[in-house]
Amino acid sequence: MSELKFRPYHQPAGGWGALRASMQSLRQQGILSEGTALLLKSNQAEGFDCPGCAWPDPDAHSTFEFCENGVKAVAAEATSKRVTADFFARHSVSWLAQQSDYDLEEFGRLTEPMIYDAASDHYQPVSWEQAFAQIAHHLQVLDSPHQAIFYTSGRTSNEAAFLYQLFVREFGTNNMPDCSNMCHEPTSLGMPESIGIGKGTVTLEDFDHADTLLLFGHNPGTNHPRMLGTLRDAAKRGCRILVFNPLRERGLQRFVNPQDPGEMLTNHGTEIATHYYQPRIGGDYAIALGIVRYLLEQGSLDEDFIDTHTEGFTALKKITLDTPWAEIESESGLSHADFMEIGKIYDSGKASIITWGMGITQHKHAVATIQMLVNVLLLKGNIGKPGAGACPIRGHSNVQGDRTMGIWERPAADFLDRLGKEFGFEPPREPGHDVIASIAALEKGEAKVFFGMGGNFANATPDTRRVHEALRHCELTVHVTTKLNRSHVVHGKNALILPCLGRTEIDIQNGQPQGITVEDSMSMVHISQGMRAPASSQLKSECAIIAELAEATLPDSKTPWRALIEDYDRIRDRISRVVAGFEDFNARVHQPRGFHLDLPPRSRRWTTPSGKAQFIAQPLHHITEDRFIPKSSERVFNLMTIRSHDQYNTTIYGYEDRYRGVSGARNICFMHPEDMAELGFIENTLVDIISHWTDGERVARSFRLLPYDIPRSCVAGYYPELNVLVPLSSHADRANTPTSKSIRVTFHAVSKRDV
Ligand SMILES: Nc1nc2c(c(=O)[nH]1)N[C@H]1C(S)=C(S)[C@@H](COP(=O)(O)OP(=O)(O)OC[C@H]3O[C@@H](n4cnc5c(=O)[nH]c(N)nc54)[C@H](O)[C@@H]3O)O[C@H]1N2
Ligand SMILES: Nc1nc2c(c(=O)[nH]1)N[C@H]1C(S)=C(S)[C@@H](COP(=O)(O)OP(=O)(O)OC[C@H]3O[C@@H](n4cnc5c(=O)[nH]c(N)nc54)[C@H](O)[C@@H]3O)O[C@H]1N2
Ligand SMILES: [Mo]
Repeated sequence: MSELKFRPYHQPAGGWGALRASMQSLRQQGILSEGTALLLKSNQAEGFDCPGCAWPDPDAHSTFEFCENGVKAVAAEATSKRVTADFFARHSVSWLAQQSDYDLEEFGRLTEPMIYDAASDHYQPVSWEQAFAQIAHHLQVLDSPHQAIFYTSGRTSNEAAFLYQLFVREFGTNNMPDCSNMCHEPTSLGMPESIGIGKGTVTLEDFDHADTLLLFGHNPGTNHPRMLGTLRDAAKRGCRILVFNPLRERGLQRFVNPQDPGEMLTNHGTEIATHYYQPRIGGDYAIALGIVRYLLEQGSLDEDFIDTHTEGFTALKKITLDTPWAEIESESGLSHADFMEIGKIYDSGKASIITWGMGITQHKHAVATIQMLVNVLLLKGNIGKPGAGACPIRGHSNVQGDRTMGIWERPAADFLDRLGKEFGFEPPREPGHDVIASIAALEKGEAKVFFGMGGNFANATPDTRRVHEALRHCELTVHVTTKLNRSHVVHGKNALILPCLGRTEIDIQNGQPQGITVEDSMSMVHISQGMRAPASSQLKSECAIIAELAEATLPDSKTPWRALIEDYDRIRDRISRVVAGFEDFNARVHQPRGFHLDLPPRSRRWTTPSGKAQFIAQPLHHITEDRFIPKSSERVFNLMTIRSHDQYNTTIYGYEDRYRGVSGARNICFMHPEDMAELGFIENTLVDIISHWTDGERVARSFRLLPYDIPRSCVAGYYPELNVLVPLSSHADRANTPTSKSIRVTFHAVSKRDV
């Protein structure tokens, strides 16, 4: 890490900066020439699915879609650096634990299974057979299968996810927390109540037909850069693009497509947002309610649609008209004039799409907010027609597919019925633990084994200190992984690291290369074929790891585990009989580009209990009243934890948050210049950040304040460094998603004497 530098960035997103950063990342991983060839295979019909984001691939598949952060994700996996047994012999786990997240990632790809040796405090090589026997032993001696936790991160393929949930359920529990719990769980919970399904209703093509886009709380320039191409095309057509974000994110303002020579030459690019609103953090429920109020007062509703397809209109109308504009404005942080402008634009649109990301889901009232956004769509009949619909922007490249395959702590009864019938066992029916409940169970000692299928549980979760403490008490922690991360050095009494193939690598089973499948953010299911030689000959695929572990753990299982992994078509055949919508899976997925899952709302079929779409609303004051406000004599701020441009969740690629002008360090916090002045702070003031919650205070030490264009009383800093401040018990109502975008904090300047 070098010194912190802060210089506002005035260039467009993309362009030369993106090209330079991509080349730099290939060079850093020692794969400059190979990497370029490899990238041409990413997101192509014949290639592999980019392990970056879940944004769909365009149908016109001859063009290579350039994306800087996709390059970083591929380069990270394809790196020439290796972590060998010799590396672990040289470095103790205590030493590793002192290294930064960036360093752990940079050591390179893991090459063979390792087991923790407490006597020497080193990881040592272990054979795959012994590794599986160890895990099987720890699982078999548990008093109950519910004492084990099986976490999943969202890169796991459909095939691996399906085998994994089968193994876990044959073992006897639904304790399957996943990264979704911390991500789009409020979407998965709120949308089915409104329209019957928990997924987006649009396809990529709809973006070509929309005349109005409302973008809430996500940052495409960094987190789904290929979306910028879609937004650029929309902007060029004259589509109105309204952005709602407390920060003025570069990628939402102007974009230069690095593949457009003309744009690169002038470096001017395309304006993305036609209207940019900077609400208060957490002000989105009020924004959506304000749009509803405008429509009720001055708009033209789609009355046919409302009559034929919906229920709950009268209640929505009453709740909305009972809420004074003044309340809506102060809660949202937008002015009356803003609402008149937004309302007029939305009302005049013929086809509108609403998108949302973590700025909406990681709040206490996330479910209610999503349902109010759906109300906005329903009032104008903006679901089930071309160019219109709801578009939650998913995170991990297969997080949506994992849930479809049954990675869920609360599986539907009919799914369990089919699973049990297909594999001849009685699946457990009681709901399992989500992420928050898993942490509680680990803390109480009720859970003793933690198994992670990818991801970085120790750093992705809230309340870092408590989570680390809980993980250290485990009898056993196991991680299936490609690279080293914090979760491997914050380990249980016994610990194993199982290295697996990445998505870019060729997976040979029974002498034949195998493809896996994924489902993107818009419900397209397609095949992904690895192209590179594996990082080490000792790696196993995730499917093989699960099958062999299942054989070791479940001697009485009727499932032919070994036969299933000899040919992944066999896994897909099983999926086609268990998972609704996957009939004829093999035939359909081998078509170029795969297939689109049926989404009933696209044809205005509502799979809600009454068969109608539901307007769901609650008064604004319900949402504001129960917000925790600490009794502090100091100024209290609302903190959101966000991603820099140079990270993939807990994986830190570097220290360049280019579009926000920050480089060299990550321990920063953005604050409005007038708030800084009021508190007597200047740029670079070193502060401790203290979060306040009903159970006490938490502290993040030594952060630098930077003046930034952010609403008053709102502040922002990076995840995962600030996760220490997120209280375990502060989470979205019903969905339990940690409130990573809404933490009550105060600031203490660290005096020179303290440093
Ligand atoms: N390169 C890269 N790509 C990624 C990831 C990554 O870390 N790096 N992560 C992947 C994953 S798992 C996910 S879930 C997605 C995440 O993608 P995003 O949803 O873009 O995630 P965040 O960076 O957390 O950004 C949230 C955005 O919401 C805004 N925001 C915060 N609070 C509020 C609010 O109250 N209201 C509104 N309107 N806006 C708000 C912030 O200013 C920020 O611009 O990206 C995926 N893709
Ligand atoms: N404060 C705060 N906390 C947050 C968030 C936030 O915005 N703010 N965002 C939340 C969100 S949206 C999410 S999705 C979670 C993310 O939580 P996770 O999914 O648990 O975290 P990641 O950092 O994506 O996991 C990265 C690790 O996955 C492993 N990995 C990479 N590729 C593969 C592979 O192909 N196979 C296997 N088996 N392993 C692989 C590597 O070891 C890598 O270190 O974090 C959540 N936590
Ligand atoms: Mo996510």
